[in-house]
Amino acid sequence: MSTVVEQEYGADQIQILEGLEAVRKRPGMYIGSTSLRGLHHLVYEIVDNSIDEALAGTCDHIEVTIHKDDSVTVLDNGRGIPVGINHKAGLPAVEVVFTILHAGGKFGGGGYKVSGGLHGVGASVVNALSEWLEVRIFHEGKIYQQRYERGKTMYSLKVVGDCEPDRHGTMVTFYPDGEIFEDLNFDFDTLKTRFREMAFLTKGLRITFTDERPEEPKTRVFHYEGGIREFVQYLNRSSSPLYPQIIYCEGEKNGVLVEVAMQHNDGFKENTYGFVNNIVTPEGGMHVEGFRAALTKTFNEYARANRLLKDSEPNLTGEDIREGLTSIISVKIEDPQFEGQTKQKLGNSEARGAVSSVLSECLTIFLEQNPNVGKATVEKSLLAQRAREAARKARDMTRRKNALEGLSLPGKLADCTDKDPKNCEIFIVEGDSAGGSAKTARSRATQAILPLRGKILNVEKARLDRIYSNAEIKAMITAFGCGIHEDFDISKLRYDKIIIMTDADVDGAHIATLMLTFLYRFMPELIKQGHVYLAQPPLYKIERNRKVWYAYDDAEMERIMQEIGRDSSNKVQRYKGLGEMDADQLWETTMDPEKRILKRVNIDSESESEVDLTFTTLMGDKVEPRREFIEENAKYVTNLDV
Ligand code: TTJ
Repeated sequence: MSTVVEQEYGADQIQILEGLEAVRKRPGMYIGSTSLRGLHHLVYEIVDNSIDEALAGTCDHIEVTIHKDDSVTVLDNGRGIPVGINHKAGLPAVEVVFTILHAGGKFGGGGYKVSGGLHGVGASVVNALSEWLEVRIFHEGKIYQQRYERGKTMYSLKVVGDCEPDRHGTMVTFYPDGEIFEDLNFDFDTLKTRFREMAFLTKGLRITFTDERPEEPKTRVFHYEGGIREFVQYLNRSSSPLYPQIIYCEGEKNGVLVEVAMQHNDGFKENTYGFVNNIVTPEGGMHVEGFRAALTKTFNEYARANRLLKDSEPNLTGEDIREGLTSIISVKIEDPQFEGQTKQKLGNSEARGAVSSVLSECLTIFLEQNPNVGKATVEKSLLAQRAREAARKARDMTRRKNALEGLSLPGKLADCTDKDPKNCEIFIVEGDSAGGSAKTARSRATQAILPLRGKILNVEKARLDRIYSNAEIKAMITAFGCGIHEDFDISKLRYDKIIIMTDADVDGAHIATLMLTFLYRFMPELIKQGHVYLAQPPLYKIERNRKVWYAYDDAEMERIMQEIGRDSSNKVQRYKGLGEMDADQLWETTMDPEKRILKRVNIDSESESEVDLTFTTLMGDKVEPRREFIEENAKYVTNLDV
């Protein structure tokens, strides 16, 4: 197996190069984009190969290191990529893996492979898009090595040294090509989050992640013996669980490996995350359908059998049962088919039956053995059922009212006169007094003002019936004009920009996040399509000889002081709230489209589940995680000078 032969470079090799040349010409076709996201993709592609080895049960440690020069090393303790000759290609198997397009996932055959899944374009794509890549294999006391530059083999696979006789594994170091990628600045947090997720999904696997770029290198170790059970615990960490247990089921059916973990919290949102071969499926699919069907059926059977639901009462709906439920559905399948607009929806119908049958069987037994879970869940579902009924009535009422009376705008709204939404913006202003100044200051033609009183309702902590009857929320919904949830219609949006204007302090930040939470949960498209902004009122006013400067943060204040010279005649005022500015100042510093700074709120779709988590974390009961969020809030917001 381990003989190394010199190869001749003939026609086969020329074909290989043409294949990899195609990858370099159209990188987007293989890794989605050449932005930071594509760059991260390279790392996932390589790590996925080691994860496959872990799934085969022959690797329990993966080390990922970002070096100072932005090269990345992935090291595992698996069996090692075979070094023997692959007869079809006439090359060592390892060289096939790195130089022949699409050889990656299929190689070796059989078993559940993450590298053959949604992203699985293989190691050769990473090789093609790297300025250089080196692979080392530890096998039977020897270290084998090969190097490639922009996909071209630099020398035949060779033995470069000895290792301990029982050592085995694969090590790959690559340096992404600066001619291809716009940005080589790997983001520690993005990679960290993905590695944590991978470790949760592969129980027992240890992933060590080191960033050597900072002065003080950073290392994180992810290792979860409980796998997705610990994932659910982690997701529920800042909410209050309804019962202490984590429901867990595992089984295999028709070639589909099924794992489900779940727990209710006392909140109202459903958090279901489906994974296929360790890849998240934001659009769900057959595995999630099977999960929902089994959950609804099993809980209803349990409720009837235990007289928690009377014969005269209707069944609990799935939606009611899933209120406040956090769940992970992870399936491993040999040949996953992805469908839907973004190819993120599992199409294999055998997955539906497999999840449904594994879960029904196991959940029935679990509920018999844990009656506290059954009872608490059914009681919560009954409350949800009643609230849903009340909410439906409240909504029908407002719908009917709108149909009869036409849209009547809220009394507190000072609307603009221009009727073309493209020209219009609405300021949502914290407090009646700041609202008053804003009404005086605004440009009436295009700027509308909606003052809101105090803290708006936290929609993460209230049921729908209360949300729909809340005055501030109703005012926003009618003012925007575009409806919510399934009634949402962006073409009816009455303003191009929705600008949240709050005090520049911790309370203001909290109110802004409550507002964003509402928008994110009820009209996410407004955020996704870039209609939502945060106004940036100044923190300081500096006055000298009747000249005035405004500073929007401490650094700017320092700069201004340096520029004009520190002088006792400088008058510095720290703004604590919008109310301290008069109408002219508010206009000049925060509202005038010519001078103001706006921050556009965006959601990075790559980390949408993380954003989701952020909102849940933020709005949960525990104080500590919320404070952290407010401090890091700026991450979800990009600067936009208008
Ligand atoms: C394949 O089947 C025979 C035994 O070895 C299996 C294998 O290839 N294992 C394997 C590959 N472990 N680790 C890898 C691997 C690791 C990295 C970092 C990169 C790549 C492309 C593969």
